[in-house]
Amino acid sequence: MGMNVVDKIFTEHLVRGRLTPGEEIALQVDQTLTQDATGTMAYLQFEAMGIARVKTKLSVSYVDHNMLQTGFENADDHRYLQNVARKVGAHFSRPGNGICHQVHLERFSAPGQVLLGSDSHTPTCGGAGMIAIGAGGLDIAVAMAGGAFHLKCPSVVGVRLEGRLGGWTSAKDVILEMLRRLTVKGGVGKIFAYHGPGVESLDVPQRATITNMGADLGATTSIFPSDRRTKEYLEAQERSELWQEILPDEDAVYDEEIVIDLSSLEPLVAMPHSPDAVVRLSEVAGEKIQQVCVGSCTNSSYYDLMVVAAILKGKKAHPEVSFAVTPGSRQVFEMIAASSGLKDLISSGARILESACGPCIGMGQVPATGTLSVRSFNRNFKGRCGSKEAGVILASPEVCAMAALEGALPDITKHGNPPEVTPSERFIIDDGMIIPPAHEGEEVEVLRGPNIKPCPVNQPLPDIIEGKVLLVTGDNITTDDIMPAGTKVLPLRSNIPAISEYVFENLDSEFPSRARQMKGGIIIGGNNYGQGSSREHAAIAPMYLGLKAVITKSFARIHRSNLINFGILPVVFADESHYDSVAQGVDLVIDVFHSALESAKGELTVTNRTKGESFKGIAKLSDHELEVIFAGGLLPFTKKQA
Ligand code: MIC
Ligand code: SF4
Repeated sequence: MGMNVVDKIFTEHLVRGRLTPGEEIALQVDQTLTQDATGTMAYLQFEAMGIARVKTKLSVSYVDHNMLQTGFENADDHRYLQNVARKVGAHFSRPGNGICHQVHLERFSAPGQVLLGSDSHTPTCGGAGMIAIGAGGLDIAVAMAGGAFHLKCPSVVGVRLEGRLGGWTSAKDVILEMLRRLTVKGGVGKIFAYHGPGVESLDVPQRATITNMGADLGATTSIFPSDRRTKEYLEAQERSELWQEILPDEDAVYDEEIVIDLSSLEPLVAMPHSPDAVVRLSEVAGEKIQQVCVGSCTNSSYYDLMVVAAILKGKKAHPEVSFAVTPGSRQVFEMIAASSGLKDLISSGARILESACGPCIGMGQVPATGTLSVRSFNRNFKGRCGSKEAGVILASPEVCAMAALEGALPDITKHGNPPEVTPSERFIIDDGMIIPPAHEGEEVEVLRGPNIKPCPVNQPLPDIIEGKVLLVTGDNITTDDIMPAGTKVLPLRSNIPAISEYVFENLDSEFPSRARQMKGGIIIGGNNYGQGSSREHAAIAPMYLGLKAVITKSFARIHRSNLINFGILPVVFADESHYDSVAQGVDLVIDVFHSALESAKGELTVTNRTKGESFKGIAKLSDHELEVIFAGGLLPFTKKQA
């Protein structure tokens, strides 16, 4: 039976289990990446494991999220991350060097290898033929310590690309089309493997736009073959020695198949407040907008910025539009500066921001009340931009540029043909902002500011969980809802006691005080609970407030793992109709006798003491997950193993 590219890379990295969808497997990890907002916890946890040096082929620590230094906290974190990376054998990408995914793609991606990153958009490097998976910080710490990564073997969906993009369509429209068809939960438990005749027409940065935003389908990851175009990209990055050809066999088999004809696509946009609220641009053209942001790990390659510059060349952004540009990396920034692109952007009135996540995570550029912002980004959850009173629309860089000119969602027929922009054949190579690790045995002092507090640890799972229902949520609750980001909260990522005061702030600001008053309890959720970001703070901070279990209709993959990693039991309703019978404030008892959890069905009895009735819950945990949760979480488990 022919193998697809996922089979090929998985087979080489499999250290436990069989490659049967749904079965638990463990993969050896070659590379890790962390970013500052999740990285401080990951490195604190790595230190707590008592291992002196990282055991991966390569680990890189980036600073790109927490870049506003409105207080001492972020600067303290950056200093800690720089020292600790040097000490334990990781590379450190300095603030200003760019967004982790963009820089990793440029400077470290290696076809055929496995990358694990503490950021949900780690799949970006799937554009260069890697298996690149987002996970919680603690999973990364374990991988740095040489541990394998455990996951449920995903099914592989073959996405056959036919034809080629034309007119004003771009790679962004391919992934928006996927979101339109499959929704934000359509990828749970799946890997999207792109193949077919259309693949060749896309270069690596275009492929990376698609694999990046595959995260927003809830997918485990997405991957393109490593072919001639991958070789071309690595040559342009002067790293061709890392290239190896990885193509699907002619008769490769997939668990499911999807076909996209690239030539039939047209420009699409995702309307507020979900990446899957996708409509044709032509249906909404003319809608007034007040802000445009170009950048993010999805769309800030050299080509993306040059095409925006070319559209705006010699013109000014609409007087009612605030127009911001964040180059994805210093390499891209230097490249547009070396050409006329930067000048054209500046003359158009663009506000040029540093190479970082910036507005994408509410770090500045919060839109005005009641307005719409068009962004080349990947997430538009309500409140994520820093205001619940504004809406974010996701679009390609080309559509963003035209929107900046029109002050409205553009009518592309007014703009003639797209400009001719030649993608770069050679990039400016300068790794001077990436600090290599110290030699083994070299003394490195690790400084910790007062905002850096140790990561709290949970107790082993008891036989009975008792508690009040602290909150009942609807479907598609994001980790941004659970643990918001933005300028006020992000600086507290290294301080769990302080950040826990903001749990569910946008949904229910009373949550922290109620949880404390009730001495913890249980949360009830709908479908796809915990989608979005990989931030394990969405598990640690509620744990710190006493959260013991979450009962939902279904979970998003990374958040479910993060809950287990911190000893919180994820349960799903055996019969979803019971969701309606559990109200906030009722008293629940969950029998979690280890024998029940260990049984094949993982069926538990949940008693609603207030109503005097009971229902069944399912906690189907793999053997590894059971060991972890019985130990009180992955940190105590790993320590016990060591
Ligand atoms: C995001 O896009 O939501 C983030 C911010 O990059 C997160 C990581 C974080 O919360 O620190 C992610 O995608 O995992
Ligand atoms: Fe940064 Fe936004 Fe990408 Fe997350 S999605 S890594 S916040 S640019």
